[in-house]
Amino acid sequence: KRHEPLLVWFTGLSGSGKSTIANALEKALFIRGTHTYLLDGDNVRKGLNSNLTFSPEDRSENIRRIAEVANLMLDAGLVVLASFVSPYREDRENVKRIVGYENFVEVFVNTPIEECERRDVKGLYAKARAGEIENFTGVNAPYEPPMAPDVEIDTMKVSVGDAVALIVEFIAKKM
Ligand code: GGZ
Repeated sequence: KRHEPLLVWFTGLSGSGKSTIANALEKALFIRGTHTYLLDGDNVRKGLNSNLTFSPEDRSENIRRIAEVANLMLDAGLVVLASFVSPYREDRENVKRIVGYENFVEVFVNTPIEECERRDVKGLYAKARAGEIENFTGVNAPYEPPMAPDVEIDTMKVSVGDAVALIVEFIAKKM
């Protein structure tokens, strides 16, 4: 199926549900015959960006490299999904510049920190509260929410399936 190059960028706190929704979206797009690639911390921070920390400077470099890789994948004709905390507005703006504004869809997975912390799937919030992790987003590092995301998911009210439907509805207009 022909489609425009598209980067669907998920931003939100650790444990907000970004990757869960991104994975479900990837399945939905596969069924529609769309070729996708999902970039996330698991496949990027372990390899390409294994030399980067969570300092503000390294996060910016993390996001910049991801944007450049996504841009190559867009050239190859893929719909790229990217799931990163990406807490800085300026870094997300830089992604738009790199891939082109018309190719960029910003999805804000808006889960209150209290809920992320209550779930604490990986136990990272507890560690951060105990002072064992420095620069942990939401605890001792900032998160700058998007001012005008293309899609905002309130995970307290919207199921994963409904979130996918909302995103598909938005990007279908662009494809
Ligand atoms: C935030 C951290 C940190 C710190 C480790 N701050 O829930 P997770 O585990 O799987 O998602 C988080 C992931 C964030 O990596 P990103 O590459 O998405 O971050 S950024 O876009 O800001 O560069 C979390 C884990 O790595 N993690 N330390 N200090 N998240």
